[in-house]
Amino acid sequence: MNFSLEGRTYVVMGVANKRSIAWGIAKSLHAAGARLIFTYANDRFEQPVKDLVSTLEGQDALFYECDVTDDQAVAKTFQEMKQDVGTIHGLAHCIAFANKEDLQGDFIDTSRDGYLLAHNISAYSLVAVAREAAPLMTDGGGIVTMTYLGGERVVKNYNVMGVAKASLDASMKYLANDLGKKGIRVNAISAGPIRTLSAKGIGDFNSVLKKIEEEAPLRRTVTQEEVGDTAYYLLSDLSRGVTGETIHVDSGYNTLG
Ligand code: NDP
Ligand code: KAL
Repeated sequence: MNFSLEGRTYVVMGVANKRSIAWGIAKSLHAAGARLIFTYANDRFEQPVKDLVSTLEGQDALFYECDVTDDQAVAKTFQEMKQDVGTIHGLAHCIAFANKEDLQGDFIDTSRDGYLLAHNISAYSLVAVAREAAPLMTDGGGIVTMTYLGGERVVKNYNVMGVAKASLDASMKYLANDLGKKGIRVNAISAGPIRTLSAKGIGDFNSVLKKIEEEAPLRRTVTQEEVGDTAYYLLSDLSRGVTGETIHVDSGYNTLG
């Protein structure tokens, strides 16, 4: 079996900058020979993403603006994609957001609006995107999303985002069941903490990293490249029997009691 992604097209959603997990995934897919399509939340990010992608040698990428809170924008993005490329073979969903005030203190103080916003952007978006992307995946393929341990257990400060990740994790499994009959697999990667723009300014992030270095089985944190290579596995035929699964790329931290 050939595990090259030559001749295949993958959509990467959620590159903000070179530290983004989505960028780690883009680099791994590019190295395997894939053609890439990038989406960003608004045109403020268009040029930075294009500048970054220009560093990928020989990559003939396409770019679309797509705010995942807007159903019409999501539908339009995939309609345009259908016209531009026809078939896609997979998608990486690397999108999450919660209001900063909801990522500290007690979860019980989360407002209704803050709760709904976090779930809208971080969990429902996977459903909306999968529904629009599936018709373009005429050869079958893979969808991968990014989750975190805070959806399985209580993690200090993660709060409403943990509840949104639990919803994302369950959505991933229901989508895997819906789309399996079309030969589309849906999986998640639960990454250990990586210093990205989202993590910036979050209280205690340094102490979270330190705890991983001291306690995780591998005694180190993980890199965006390690997450990228696992996404390559999940989006390629290497993982052809795997769906509805979450792979922890976290130095083994989740196994600790
Ligand atoms: P980044 O800040 O690099 O990426 C977050 C992305 O979310 C940004 O590209 C942002 O787009 C996008 N986004 C936010 N709101 C919207 C929206 N309305 N429409 C479209 N896109 C939107 O952070 P990470 O790479 O860390 O995060 C990627 C994923 O990985 C997230 O799901 C996160 O929860 C998950 N994760 C991260 C971990 C970490 O330690 N960093 C650990 C485990 C999981 P834009 O820049 O265009 O606004
Ligand atoms: C326990 C951990 C410590 C951090 C706590 C909460 C982290 C939540 C992640 C969430 C995605 C962060 C935000 O939504 C930040 C947002 O309020 C402000 N930032 C922005 O608007 C920037 C500019 C844009 C690009 O960010 C987004 N998201 O659009 C969790 C750690 C250990 C692991 C992490 C960081 C997990 C994760 O899910 O990211």
